[in-house]
Amino acid sequence: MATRGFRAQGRALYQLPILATLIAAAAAVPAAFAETLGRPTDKAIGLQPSGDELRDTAAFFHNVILLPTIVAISLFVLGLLIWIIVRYNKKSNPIPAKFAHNTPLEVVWTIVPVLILTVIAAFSFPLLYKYHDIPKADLTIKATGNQWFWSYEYPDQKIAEYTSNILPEADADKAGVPYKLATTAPIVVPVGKVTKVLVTGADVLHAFFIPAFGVQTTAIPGKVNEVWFKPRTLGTYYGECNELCGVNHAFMPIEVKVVSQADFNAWVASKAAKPSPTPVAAAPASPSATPALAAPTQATPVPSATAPAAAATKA
Ligand SMILES: [Cu+2]
Repeated sequence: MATRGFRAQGRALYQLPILATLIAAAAAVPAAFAETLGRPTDKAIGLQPSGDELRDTAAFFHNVILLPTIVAISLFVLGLLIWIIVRYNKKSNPIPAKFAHNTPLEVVWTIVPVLILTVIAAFSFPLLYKYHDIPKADLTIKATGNQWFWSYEYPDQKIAEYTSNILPEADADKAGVPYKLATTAPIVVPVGKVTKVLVTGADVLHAFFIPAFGVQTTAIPGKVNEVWFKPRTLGTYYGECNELCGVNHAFMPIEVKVVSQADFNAWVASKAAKPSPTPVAAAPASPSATPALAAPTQATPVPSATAPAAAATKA
């Protein structure tokens, strides 16, 4: 009887290499795609390529600490389950043991999880501090989530709040940029500089999320949250609102252009050169163009967003 049990167990064990092959194949899949920095890649799995140090640390924590831990624990528990099912079912083990405790085993299964959690904590707390302990910022931007677009302001550069809408599909196709990620007016930041973003909401909850920089925070009316990033490569980085905020939630992308310091200065000068056309005029949708920070502007959700709404209906 026991032999039959062991044979079945052997069969179950025989399937483990198949499982291992599947896992290895899944891990290798991302390598098969030429992934582009700053944007999602079709059919790819895993995290987007990293664009800054904060994201490197977060990715290390995910890829090197969490994922192997999760996989090891899952495989271990799966192995236990298979072993118990095969070895100790009614046929293989007709007379079950009657004992109820095993002190050494109980000590082990208490201490091992504590050790695992300690290792995770040793890596997770520094990461948490890294996110919240913001270095001295070279540039501060205020980002406001609106239904359903973002508006940005550069207080130190005296750039008044301007509106960033989704780029309509036809325009995106013409420009060869990804629809639903490209915008009419990106955030522009200099490469290699610490950029701090003050994130708030004008109407409902939104979230400011840029995967390549590893940042995400909720945009809350009446409250300011902070994130920071320090991009190391020139390019365009896309993000999205990822807090369900209403019908056009999927149509309020975030676009960050990382440029050289000279190009950034030129951009600031060009923005300053034309004082108010975009900011005030283009913001009828957000009567809260004035500081949304002080007053939670509940009364603002005037059916808004001419451009996003139009773009959304087209979609
Ligand atoms: Cu949203």
